[in-house]
Amino acid sequence: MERLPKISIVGAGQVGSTTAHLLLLKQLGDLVLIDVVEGLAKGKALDLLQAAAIEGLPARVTGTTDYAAMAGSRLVIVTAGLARKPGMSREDLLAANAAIVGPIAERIEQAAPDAAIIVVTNPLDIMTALVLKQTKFPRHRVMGMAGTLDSGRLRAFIAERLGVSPAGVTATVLGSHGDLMVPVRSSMSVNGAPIATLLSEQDVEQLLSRARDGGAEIVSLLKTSSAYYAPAAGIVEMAQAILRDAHAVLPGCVRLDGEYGLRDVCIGVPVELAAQGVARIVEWPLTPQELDALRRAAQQVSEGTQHMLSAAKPA
Ligand code: A3D
Repeated sequence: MERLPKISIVGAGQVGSTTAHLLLLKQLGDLVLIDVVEGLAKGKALDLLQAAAIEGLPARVTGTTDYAAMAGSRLVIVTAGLARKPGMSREDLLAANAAIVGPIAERIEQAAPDAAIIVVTNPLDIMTALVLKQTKFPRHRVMGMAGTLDSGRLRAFIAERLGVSPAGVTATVLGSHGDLMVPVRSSMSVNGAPIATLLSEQDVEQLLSRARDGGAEIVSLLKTSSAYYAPAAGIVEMAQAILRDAHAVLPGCVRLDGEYGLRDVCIGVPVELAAQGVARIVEWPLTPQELDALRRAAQQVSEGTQHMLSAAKPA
């Protein structure tokens, strides 16, 4: 059986295991699932192996609690962590997930020093900064996934509203994952027609606001968990571009070193993804309003990151 690139997924919960299933169906890699809960990753791996057999697909899937199993990974996807629970503040979630993701980053650095990493755990932009810091990897190998999800949500709502295929909708979301997402309105179009020629300002605002709250809308319906099909699709869109050396330009959270006039902050911008990870940060000609929104998002992420890093420092 042909060996595929090794992909490790840390956190075999809803998002991690759904991502594994999609990667397997697309035959993108040999998979290793790792979870801190005894038996969970192993059970999911067995289930996936059997699903592959029914699909008639060759598959190598293993599950374990042992981080050493990441050795030799081309790509590591970090989905370990808590989702926000009722009564939990953003600060509580940040502290809890930093305590989970920080040590995982150190294990990746030891076990898979040549891997590219896609971070998914929330709060996304700050967790990406944490993984970058703890692994000491070059910035082109550490990226966060949120923009592909937020852009997909927006495209879905626009397509539904206009009764067209989402394949014909161009809409990209940059910035931070959450309240400070930055939709690039100047380039939103449907089958080549600018969005402003198809929808009123008010309609566009409504769709943007629904995309911004897309995660919360799903949580309010599911009650006990959050979204995972679309997040997994967003992860796999990035993973595929890397593993197939596609040079595709997608939104991804990366550390900026002067691009867009921003420095030392991890934030969503257009990135060209290829075998090495981020081949290039693409500087789109944003409008002054879009640039301003990106800078405001970066400011908030930067403050959150500083807060986390100073809280993590020994007294
Ligand atoms: P869930 O189904 O609870 O899975 C999380 C898994 O992480 C569980 O199986 C845990 O046992 C496991 N875990 C916890 N600590 C460790 C550890 N130290 N090592 C290994 N595994 C561990 O959650 P989920 O899959 O729904 O979400 C996972 C994370 O992704 C959360 O932080 C979500 O907020 C985040 N998320 C982000 C997006 C973005 O777009 C950025 C979208 C969806 C989910």
